[in-house]
Amino acid sequence: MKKQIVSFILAGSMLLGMTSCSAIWPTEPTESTTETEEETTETTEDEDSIMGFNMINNGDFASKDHEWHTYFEGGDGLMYVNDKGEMQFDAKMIGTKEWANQMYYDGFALYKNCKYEMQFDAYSDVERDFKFRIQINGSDYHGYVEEVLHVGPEMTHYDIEFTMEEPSDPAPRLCINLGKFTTNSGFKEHTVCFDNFDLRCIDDKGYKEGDSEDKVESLININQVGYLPNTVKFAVMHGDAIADKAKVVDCATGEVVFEDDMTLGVANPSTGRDEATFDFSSVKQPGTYKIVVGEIESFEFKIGDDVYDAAFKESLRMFYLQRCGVELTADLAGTYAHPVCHAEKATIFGTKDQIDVSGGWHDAGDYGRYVVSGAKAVADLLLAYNLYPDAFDDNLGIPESGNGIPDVLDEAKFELDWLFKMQNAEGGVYHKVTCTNFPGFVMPEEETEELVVCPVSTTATADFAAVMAMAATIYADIDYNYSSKCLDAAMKAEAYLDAHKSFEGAKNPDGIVTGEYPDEVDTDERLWAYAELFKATGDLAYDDKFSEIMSKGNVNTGELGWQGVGAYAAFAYLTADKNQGKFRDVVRASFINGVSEVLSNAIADAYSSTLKDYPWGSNMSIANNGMYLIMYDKIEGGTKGDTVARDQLNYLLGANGTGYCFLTGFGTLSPKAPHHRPSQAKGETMPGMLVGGPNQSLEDPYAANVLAGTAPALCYADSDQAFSLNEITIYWNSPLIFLFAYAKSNS
Ligand code: 9MR
Ligand code: ZN
Repeated sequence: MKKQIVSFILAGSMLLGMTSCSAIWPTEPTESTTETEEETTETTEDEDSIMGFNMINNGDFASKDHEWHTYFEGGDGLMYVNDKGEMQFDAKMIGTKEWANQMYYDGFALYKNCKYEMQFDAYSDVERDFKFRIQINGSDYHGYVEEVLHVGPEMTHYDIEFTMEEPSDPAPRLCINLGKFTTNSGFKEHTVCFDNFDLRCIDDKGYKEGDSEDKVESLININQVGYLPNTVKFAVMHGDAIADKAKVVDCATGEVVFEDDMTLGVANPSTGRDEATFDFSSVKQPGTYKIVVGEIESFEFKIGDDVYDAAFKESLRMFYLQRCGVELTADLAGTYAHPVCHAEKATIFGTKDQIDVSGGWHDAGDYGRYVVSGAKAVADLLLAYNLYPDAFDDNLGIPESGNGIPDVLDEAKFELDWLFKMQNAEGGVYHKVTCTNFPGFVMPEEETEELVVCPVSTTATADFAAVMAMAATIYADIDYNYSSKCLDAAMKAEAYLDAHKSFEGAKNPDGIVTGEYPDEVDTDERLWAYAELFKATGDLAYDDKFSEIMSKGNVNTGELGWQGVGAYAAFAYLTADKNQGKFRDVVRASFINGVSEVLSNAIADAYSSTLKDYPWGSNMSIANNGMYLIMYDKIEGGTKGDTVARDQLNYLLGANGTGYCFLTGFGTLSPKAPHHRPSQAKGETMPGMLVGGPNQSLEDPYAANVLAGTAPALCYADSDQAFSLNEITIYWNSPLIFLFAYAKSNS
């Protein structure tokens, strides 16, 4: 086949909004490829150079084991390496957007002010336009370079040069868009074949000059928000900050208020480095301080009775700002004000039926509303209020403030009101309501695709029963009718569970790609439902059902997650008024057992982290463990869990391996680019949100690109692209609320 050559030189990066043609000069076919290759081979000697190699692995598809993926949004097709060693795309449907059919490749970096050359070959069995694009893989997905190209039956060689003018991107995405182009007429099934992808840097001057941004390296890590006067306080040092002694310096006067030895450095497998600790618990005088070791200083922090007040308040207001289905007014929501969103009726999956499921909180950085995660969040708020009512007031700055009811209960009611709508006539509870796909980085009212209600799951139904039973007790003194309504709904859900003994749902139906909140067992959820109903009613029939599950064993009573809820079940059972639970001793023993493990993990870690592994949302696991220890002290009396529980709060607020205070808007070094659509859409990070934190499984392309080989507890990056590290959720904030409420009531 004869080759046709098409080449472009792009004078700069193609910013969104710029008309692409203005900066393109199609050139005559040239032999520039060979010249480039000669040039680049010369530079491979230079170790600092990023030139001289193809950044696309297996670009010639010599191996069928390729690293390309497809994304479909209304289109459909099949991508595979064919017998000729080409990447073949068989288009089955064309969709309505250019990216309806997309082939993409991740795993390379673009550096500011460097020049690149992209080459590849393609042919097709039809004449059609398609798009080559290298884009930011997140936020607004704008292209750094993009070009509409034409392909036909003749093999064509494409050669595109461009300069990266934007800040370096360690994880961009190379896309070939094969969806709908207005320039293509009609659609029939067709095939496009690609080969010899070659992307290389041809001028790395910008890379060598380096990034102008200064990296802050924090060698002495502390809670950047602060410490209550009478609590245990320690800093963790690594690298050059490990020395014999450290000092506490009063920032106002410059005086050394305390000086002592630090421990010897000890290897920490979670961070892969030596770490020493420095205890300064004896410093109790309110003020602003820093820890100093020679020339090295920590971030500043406060000691005082009110250090958590603002952070506590903003973390709770976050729930208000996540409200769906209502207008958020500027007087209360400021930058994040928005008109009513997601208020239209939603279609029940697989039917034409439409129901009103408006309300509730947006789950996270996306706008989905999911029952199991919502139930965890409500449970934490209700438990926090139940155990520490004095920590809450009626003055939070939400629409219900001043109504005589603590705002935390008004806020929880907002979610409960939505949960009612998710229950069907039979008592079953739908798993979630979302659109079929995640939206772009827009405000919620701009997500206007059809809302779909996903099938009932037994996990959602049981969690619903549990939190409704919990609410029945908590709202009994405030609103008797509401409390009865909660109890009725809980009992109805429980009746559904009785009639549906086997596990149901908790899987995304075909075509729905939003959050799944999957599960494989529902015994812990059922256990929770029976425990809360037993606690709320004292009815021994629920104890029988609870005991039936317990007698089969195998329930983990140490988890406070959206998936494992056994610790909620155990706590409800052990705090039930009647004190007559048949399995009381067994549950108690198992609860205590879980606590021993959590405490021994903390002892082994310099930061007192209770984790050995760092999963997606590890900050929730940290907060949950703190909460679990506090629940333990409630059950057992005493303060065995107190210090480590507070250490978990210190960890979240900066005393961790990354040196980040993981709560947005607080501390000196805190996330600036959370994966949170309102923050991205407004270009301003909403305060009071706890990000997911380190995730050693590197479950998004950014994390995979940037953090490969990083120690587990350091697998974190402050990028909105890194959705497996830097998203926020209601159920990561909720255990934090519990910890703040505890700290406030026990200062
Ligand atoms: O928090 C969830 C985490 O534990 C899971 O590993 C992950 C993948 O299933 O999903 C997380 O939940 C996301 C949800 O699916 C959709 N909304 C955003 C949530 C936080 O990232
Ligand atoms: Zn909404």
